[in-house]
Amino acid sequence: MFSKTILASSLIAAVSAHQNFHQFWVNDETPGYQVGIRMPPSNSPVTDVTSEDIACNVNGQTGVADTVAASEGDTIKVQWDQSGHPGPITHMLFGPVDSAKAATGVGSWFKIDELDYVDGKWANEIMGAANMTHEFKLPTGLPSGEYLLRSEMLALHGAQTVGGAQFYIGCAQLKITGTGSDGACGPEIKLPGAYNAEDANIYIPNVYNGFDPTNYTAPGGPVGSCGGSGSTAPVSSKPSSNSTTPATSAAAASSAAVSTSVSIASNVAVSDVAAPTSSAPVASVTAAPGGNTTASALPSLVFPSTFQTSVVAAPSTFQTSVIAAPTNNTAPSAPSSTGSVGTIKKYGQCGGRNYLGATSCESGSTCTVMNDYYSQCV
Ligand SMILES: *[C@@H]1O[C@H](CO)[C@@H](O)[C@H](O)[C@H]1NC(C)=O
Ligand SMILES: *[C@@H]1O[C@H](CO)[C@@H](O)[C@H](O)[C@H]1NC(C)=O
Ligand SMILES: *[C@@H]1O[C@H](CO)[C@@H](O)[C@H](O)[C@H]1NC(C)=O
Ligand SMILES: *[C@@H]1O[C@H](CO)[C@@H](O)[C@H](O)[C@H]1NC(C)=O
Ligand SMILES: *[C@@H]1O[C@H](CO)[C@@H](O)[C@H](O)[C@H]1NC(C)=O
Ligand SMILES: [Cu+2]
Repeated sequence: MFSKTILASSLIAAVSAHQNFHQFWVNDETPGYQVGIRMPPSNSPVTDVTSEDIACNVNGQTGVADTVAASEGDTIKVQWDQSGHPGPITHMLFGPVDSAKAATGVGSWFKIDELDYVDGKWANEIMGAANMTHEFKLPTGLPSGEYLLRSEMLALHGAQTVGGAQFYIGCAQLKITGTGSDGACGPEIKLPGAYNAEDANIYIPNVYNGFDPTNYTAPGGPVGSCGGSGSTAPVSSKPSSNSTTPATSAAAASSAAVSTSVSIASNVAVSDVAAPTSSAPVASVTAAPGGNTTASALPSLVFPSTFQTSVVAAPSTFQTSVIAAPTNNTAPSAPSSTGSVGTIKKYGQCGGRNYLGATSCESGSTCTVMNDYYSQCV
């Protein structure tokens, strides 16, 4: 029973754990941990798809110092923090623009990569088996120029309520050498704009009750291309390089004597980069041992069968609270108040089933129910 309790606890932790895109490689070379990536101030998700944060996350309109060199056709590997949240990963490009550092990312994007649900596993599980990495190739036919690369992991564990889907997003700055001409790539979509809270791949009322993820496709439309073999030329104009200069780029500009484009080879050693600041990885739900005797009795197709098993095997106190959550989304639980004191920072967890922590939010934020087992200070 002891180990089962641990399992139940760890899956709850996994449910409330968040993640960031923290590193990438171009043909197996990396500029370093968090280098070239616009890191958000926390590892919390964006849930308002109409917010400009849906483009490059909170503070994502502000450039970082390094823009990393790549060429069309190169293999990009991204690495994210550990994630037990079921859902797809997608990649998009914004550009070409004169300066990736100055680009806001608010505007036109085109999708270059997508991994959804394959052989019974969501992208986050597939990545979990690959040290939380995922690889894809930059399309050929890209016009030379600078770009933002947007990596998005969409978490669907709260998708049974409108606004419950969680978008984890990070944008990297690339300087790409390519052979295409402007306007070659598409189709383009707008962010914000292309996602709607009630889209069928964002709001999934039956996500815990009969939803079949087999043919699920992530938001943002199909993976595009850059001209080439017979594909129709995209009709939309190239992304605006307007970049109504981000608030902080005035400050950035004052130090802009330094070149903003760096090649990986000339970059700092990884060991010079600041240590990770995000929270330690939480055990993935896929770590639970097998045995799925009663898994079919549970409705969820979202979570791996190992997840279901550990829930079923859990002590009855956990069964009640954990199993009840997915099957009943009509009455989101109020933040639990079990006497813990303290104030939660904005974007922190402040409630949800089995949550035992403090429930008051720092001033300027309010504890808001995201779903039955997750309330957040927003
Ligand atoms: C997993 O990724 C981390 C961070 O990049 C790295 O330090 C570690 O060596 C990787 N582990 C394996 C087995 O590749
Ligand atoms: C998924 O797509 C395949 C191929 O189009 C189709 O045969 C199957 O019925 C679809 N499954 C669901 C659940 O829609
Ligand atoms: C770009 O800037 C022009 C001129 O300031 C403006 O009219 C246009 O609306 C802007 N476009 C976008 C997408 O912001
Ligand atoms: C799990 O369920 C599948 C499908 O019902 C079955 O084929 C498999 O043998 C089960 N595994 C265990 C360990 O019971
Ligand atoms: C959901 O929970 C609420 C409150 O506990 C209850 O009134 C309602 O009947 C439940 N609905 C279902 C479908 O179980
Ligand atoms: Cu999370």
